[in-house]
Amino acid sequence: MTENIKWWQKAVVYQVYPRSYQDSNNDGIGDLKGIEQRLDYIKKLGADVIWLNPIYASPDKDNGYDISDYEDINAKFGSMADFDRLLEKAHDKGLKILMDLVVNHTSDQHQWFIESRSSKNNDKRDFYIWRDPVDDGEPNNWGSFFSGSAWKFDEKTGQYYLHLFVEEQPDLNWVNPEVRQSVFDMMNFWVDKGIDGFRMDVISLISKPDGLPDGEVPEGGEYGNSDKAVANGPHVHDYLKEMRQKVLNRADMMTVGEASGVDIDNAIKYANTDASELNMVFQFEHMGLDNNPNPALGKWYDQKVSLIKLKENMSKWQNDLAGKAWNSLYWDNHDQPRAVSRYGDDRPEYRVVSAKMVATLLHFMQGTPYIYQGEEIGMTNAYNLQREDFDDVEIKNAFKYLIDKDQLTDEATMLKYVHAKGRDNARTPMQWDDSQNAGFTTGSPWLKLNDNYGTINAKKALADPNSIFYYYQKLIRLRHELPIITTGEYQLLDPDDDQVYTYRRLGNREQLLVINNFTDQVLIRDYHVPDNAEILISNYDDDTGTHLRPYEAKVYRFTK
Ligand code: ISL
Ligand code: CA
Repeated sequence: MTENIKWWQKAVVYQVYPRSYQDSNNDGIGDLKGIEQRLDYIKKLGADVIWLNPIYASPDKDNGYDISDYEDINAKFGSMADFDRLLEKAHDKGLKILMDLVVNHTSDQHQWFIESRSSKNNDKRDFYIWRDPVDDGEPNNWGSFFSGSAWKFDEKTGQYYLHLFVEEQPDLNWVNPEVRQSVFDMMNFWVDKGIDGFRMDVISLISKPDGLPDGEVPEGGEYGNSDKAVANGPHVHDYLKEMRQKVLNRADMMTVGEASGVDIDNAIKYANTDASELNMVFQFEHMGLDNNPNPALGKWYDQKVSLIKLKENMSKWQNDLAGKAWNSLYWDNHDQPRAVSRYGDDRPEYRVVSAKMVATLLHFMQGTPYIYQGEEIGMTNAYNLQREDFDDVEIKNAFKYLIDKDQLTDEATMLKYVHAKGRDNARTPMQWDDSQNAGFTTGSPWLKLNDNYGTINAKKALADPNSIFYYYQKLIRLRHELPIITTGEYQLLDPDDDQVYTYRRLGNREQLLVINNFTDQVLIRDYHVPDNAEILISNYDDDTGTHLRPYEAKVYRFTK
């Protein structure tokens, strides 16, 4: 395999959430010029690729995931000229740009939908999924992933349209070949600009199950569509093969499909090594391990994941995709809470050491790692935000439906859950320094900052050689330098140890032993490390052998 490594298999991706990265004109919203100002910071970290969350024209009902014009830039972020310059500047520095592609749905303000809803006979009617009422109600029992029904009744034409997300995000009808061709044409517009790839939003949802059947309603729930029921529909692989032919094969691009509801078998189809569909997918299984035991509450919960389950799941993905498909590696993104708060320990005495441990655990695995902005300085969940501060439609709807309407839990409990899991934890502005609004803006920020920016910020991290930032820099460098991190065989040790996550990577002549103490306890573990072993990286400055300190992480390298 070593001979055949593709550039994206050795690359590390850094995700930028434009609205929260850097505001260049002080209107309180991050923008493209702001990102341009920070390219050197990303370059210094050592990442190869920048994934930009959607920057297209959008009414922002779901922060840019509701696109009204795919070939225009959201004026809040700047202009197409700003984008072109950002792309050029990034390329000059050797950084690639991965664009978000949101084509399961558009905005209800997209021209296609405006036409589609105008009459039953409109040319674009069939661009979306319209159905007659059934028994005077919704066509089936599906719910929106953001609460409430997935169907919206349209008075004018007397039919319902499907929206798996908010009602301003109508789902496109991929069965229609004209829809597919329009999407491919739009993608080619971006390929022609020279972008380096696509991150494909909820791509596992574009093909709906034939006949749109009712799904099973979980106990205590109201709607019947877990992502397993609607994802990976009958034609999704055909559509992606067509996309590969008509768009993706035109350049040496990187593609990652966001694939909620995907299992190993399907992931192998999406990210197969015969290069007929995508390079890799974001799978969600490890993200669901700390869900609420009550399925009606879904992800809303505040208990930490069980290490045994996490090991079992991550090891399954490592082992079962090996040689057949390619993994993406991530702890967090704009939809997930902060990695150090969720998997590490964000109490001041443990934040730095545990953020490094969490990073070590992921960055020695096989796959392409993704770092979400702020993760590299150990930004934490935003416990200072209260119900009135949240911006995220998922959080707002959760309060509205789960508490106000269904009374599944009380407001104080829900707030705890949101502080543990809400998407705004990741979306508070990037913390650059300890000046007003953390150097993000001098205006009024679109979302409240995390109030810990005085102590957690990039300026401080850059001034401290022992910072999380430099640790990530080293992890990235090691991946670039040591092929074993890309190609070595993965082997989990001690699956039943619920405190330490240890695994090996085996190469032809050498091996790595990756040890991660997941607790704040001092533990003794003997892995029979040979005398010739050298420490490759560690989050403590000496090695105490079998004696593991709180959240200690270390990687030994030795010849077999
Ligand atoms: O965020 C989630 C749960 O809290 C996920 O279920 C998420 O909705 C799912 O991963 C899809 O996410 C993507 O599409 C959404 C958008 O809101 C997310 O930001 C995006 O990453 C709809 O476009
Ligand atoms: Ca701005």
